[in-house]
Amino acid sequence: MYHKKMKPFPKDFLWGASTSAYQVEGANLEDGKGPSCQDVKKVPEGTSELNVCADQYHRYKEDIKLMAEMGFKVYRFSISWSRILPEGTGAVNPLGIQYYNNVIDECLKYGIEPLVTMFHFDMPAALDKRGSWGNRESVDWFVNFAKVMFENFGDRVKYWLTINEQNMLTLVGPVIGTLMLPENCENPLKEIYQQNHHMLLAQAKAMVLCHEMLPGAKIGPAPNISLVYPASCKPEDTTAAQNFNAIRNWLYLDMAVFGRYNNLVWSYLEENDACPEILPGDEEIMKSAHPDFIGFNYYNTVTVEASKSTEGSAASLEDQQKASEIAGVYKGFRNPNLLTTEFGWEIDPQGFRNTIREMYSRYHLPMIVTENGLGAYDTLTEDGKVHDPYRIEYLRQHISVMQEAITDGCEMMGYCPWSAIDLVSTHEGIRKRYGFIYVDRDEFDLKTLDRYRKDSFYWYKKVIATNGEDLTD
Ligand code: BGP
Repeated sequence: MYHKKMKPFPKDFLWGASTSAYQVEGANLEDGKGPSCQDVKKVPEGTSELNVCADQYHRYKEDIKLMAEMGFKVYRFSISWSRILPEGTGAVNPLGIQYYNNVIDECLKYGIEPLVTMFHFDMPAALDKRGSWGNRESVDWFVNFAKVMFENFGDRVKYWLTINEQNMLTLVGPVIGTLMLPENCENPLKEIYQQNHHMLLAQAKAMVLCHEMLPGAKIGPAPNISLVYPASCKPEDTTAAQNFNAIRNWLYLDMAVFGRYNNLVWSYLEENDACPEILPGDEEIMKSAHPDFIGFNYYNTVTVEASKSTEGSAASLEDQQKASEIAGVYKGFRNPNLLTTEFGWEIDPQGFRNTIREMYSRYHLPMIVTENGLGAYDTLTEDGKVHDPYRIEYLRQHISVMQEAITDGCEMMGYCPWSAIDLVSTHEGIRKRYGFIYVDRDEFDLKTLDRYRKDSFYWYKKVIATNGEDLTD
């Protein structure tokens, strides 16, 4: 649908950007913080450790000041579970509480709304030893962590996100360094979906608790949603696209919003003897939770064709944004209509609109974009500039189609691209940069860690100042 006249962005639209604790903070074992799974994993060869990152732990004041200069209305960051509870349960680390109090207060000083992700890929290592999400007690561990956060920060934090990209934790855990399988696990698929079930329960209980403890606050999930296209108009390709849409996307939102398992996913799990164990009362817990909005990360769409294989290949994705194959279910297909980033991710702004429209027609809840952005190699010039027209172009196109989606009638609350500042990628190091703010460091040479405003910084500042009306350079 072509719109002759676009609707403006809502007046109170939340413009901002995102980070996550383990990728931006550094100070990974300082001031009482316990290790998380990210601190004990073996990082991919050629990429940085996660002990310093962008050093935001020591530089949050400078960073938030720069965000305020860009005009941010919101800053999405995550709270590190093991900074608050070093063992995952038990004693609270007062310095951890102090740190996030400082970050929240610093945001509020500039009128920036904190949007807190409760869990972003960083299970406390102590809980990994106790079976991680595979242990049903993980539901209680998470709810306890949620309670500590609500008690300490709930007087000031009005927007909460439960689990970042639970679908990626389930589908590509090893790539992002989170999957914990018991030794000699006989049916890994069943184990993974059992973990997934516990996360779903934990999320539901946390949403209910949030509404009980903080009546004025809003809470929602934050999956990574990529609409799946069929590779052709062959009917079996559409069936494959429906299969993967269900496995990759709708399972998570159907559960968060309606409290029920998606039937296509359930049938796939049944076929593979991988249905999770569901205890009496679980269904009631799932149904009792009602998100106020949907947060979602969007990088691109995915295209698939029918899979002709009958056995083998159970890896659903190569990484977050590249589909591989599940025999008989779907097979990834390189979309010839799309360009890719330097890191091989397809770029599909129109797909952003398609994804938003599809989500809104399924769930009818307000939405906030919690990630979207371009990972690229950036260069700091001798005079301290970073020229990143490619990032501006990517963001411009996505913001522009978001306005079309708003004009389509979809309710959008805000936009938080990835990332506010350069930080370490999930598996491709700090050289894959996303930020508006450049951090002066290399993969292994920490250099000065000084901050520089990229060209996209000035551009985004103008976008925010005009509430999305002026997207020109
Ligand atoms: C999402 C994660 C982020 C982030 C982003 C970019 O999947 O929620 O943590 O890093 O993707 O991905 P990458 O770092 O792999 O480039």
